[in-house]
Amino acid sequence: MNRAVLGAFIALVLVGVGLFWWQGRAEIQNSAPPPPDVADAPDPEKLPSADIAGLSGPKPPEATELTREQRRFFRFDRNRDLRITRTEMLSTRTAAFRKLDKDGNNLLTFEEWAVTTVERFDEADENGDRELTAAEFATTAPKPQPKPKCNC
Ligand SMILES: [Ca+2]
Ligand SMILES: [Ca+2]
Ligand SMILES: [Ca+2]
Repeated sequence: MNRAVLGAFIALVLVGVGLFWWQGRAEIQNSAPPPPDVADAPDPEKLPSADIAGLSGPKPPEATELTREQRRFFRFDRNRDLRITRTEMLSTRTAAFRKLDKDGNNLLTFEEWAVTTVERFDEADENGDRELTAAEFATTAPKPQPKPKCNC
């Protein structure tokens, strides 16, 4: 008896699955586009052509050249909102400031500001007595620049 009930139940489930599959397939077929009319189809061997005499298409896009002042403006206008804020204006000075601020405390001491001269003094002071003799000072003289080659 149980086998008969189980068999009937399985048969009903299979019929339900079959109906579900058949209806889904029917819906796909109903919404499919109609087949193309064979008489209206273009000849696949013939290339498409049109009479374009007197017609002209749109011009291809061209970038306009920025003026020197526009380039200078956009160098400061970092966010491209066509306004230069105080922060944007000062942003070009930030890298130079960070380079001088050796200890990174956002304060520039005199020693940090004059770092080039301080380093030059320390290099020249060979005996480390915090004074430069004439011989030590002579080492700080700028090196002679090589003369440019003559293009004669
Ligand atoms: Ca801006
Ligand atoms: Ca500092
Ligand atoms: Ca010295």
